[in-house]
Amino acid sequence: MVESTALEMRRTLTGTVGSNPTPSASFLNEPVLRSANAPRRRESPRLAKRMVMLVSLSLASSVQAKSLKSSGTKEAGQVTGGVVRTMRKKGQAASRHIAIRGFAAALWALAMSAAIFAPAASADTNDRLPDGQIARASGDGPVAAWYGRPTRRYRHGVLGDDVEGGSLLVVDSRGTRHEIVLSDEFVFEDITPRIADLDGDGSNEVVAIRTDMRAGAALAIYGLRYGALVELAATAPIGRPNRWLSVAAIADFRGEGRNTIAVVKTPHIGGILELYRLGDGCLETVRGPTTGYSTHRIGSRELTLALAVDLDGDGRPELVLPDQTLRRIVALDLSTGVSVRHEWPLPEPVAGRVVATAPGVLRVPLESGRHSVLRTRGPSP
Ligand SMILES: [Ca+2]
Ligand SMILES: [Ca+2]
Repeated sequence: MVESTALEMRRTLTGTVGSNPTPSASFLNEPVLRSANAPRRRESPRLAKRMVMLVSLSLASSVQAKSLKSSGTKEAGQVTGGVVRTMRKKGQAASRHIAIRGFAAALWALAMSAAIFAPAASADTNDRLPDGQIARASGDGPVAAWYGRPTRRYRHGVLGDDVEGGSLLVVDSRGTRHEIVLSDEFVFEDITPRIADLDGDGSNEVVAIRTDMRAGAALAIYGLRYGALVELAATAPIGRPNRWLSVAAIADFRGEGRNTIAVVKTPHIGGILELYRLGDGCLETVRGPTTGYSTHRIGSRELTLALAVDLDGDGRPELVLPDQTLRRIVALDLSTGVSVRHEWPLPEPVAGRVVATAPGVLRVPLESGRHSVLRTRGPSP
């Protein structure tokens, strides 16, 4: 543990990233050793801070444990931090959940120290992921979110480099800063988080891609409970290392007045599309799985090529995204199933995010630097 911590300390990248969204070559190639007298980022909280954390976790975990329900139709909810932990059987992707309530849950969280995450007091925007942006939103709950504590401990490297987030930082509508720090077995394999109200209560949630280095990526939802930033729900990880998922788009795809999350798992190999809704302590699959789609090119910092847009003016957005070949764009209606409303062949692979330029008109960047203009009626490209 000491060795792994020391290794992580050596791997932890320092350096000021400021507002430059593009990491410099020197930053990527020259990890900096922290000097002996430099501040340590992973210092253990002092006793008083631990007591505050204890009380907060106790309150939050008590409420969440009561709200947790198990259902065979629901994706494996993973509320960590002592409330519910996903326990993976050795050699299997299957998981089971243990609910630990109230005060005992908080004790468990503290005993595990940095098991999955732990609130931390010191972090600022200068510690953010070098190519990450700060997501911003209006309303209550989280209004700004970004990834911090960049780390190279996970060498998958499909998002432009192998520098991933070690923590999630959030500022809420009252101006309070929160941070969730992952343990050494996890990273945020993501660049910029997303903020949206997923359950329609007027308070925002944060949508993140959190990867278990032994079991691959998962969709994870964070929100405020009793003033503390906690994980509200997560899918089970894909099941093996070096397997990523993409958040294609977040929109009210079902026309029910509440946002859902379109996800493409393993977008480079198979592309499994699923639509999730935030339920009571879990993420529910409401559409899919259906295969053959893609939202990402390996090595690209463009996290999603997809777009949610109402192409036919019926008030419900369609999901527009490439198929696995990247040479075809489809518009899917997800309101009652997964049905193709439009499809367009491309003369060459798509190279960037689809953009709506007018009602029923899409612009698609291509590999050669040209673009295709797609229309729901009239001439195609
Ligand atoms: Ca909400
Ligand atoms: Ca529509």
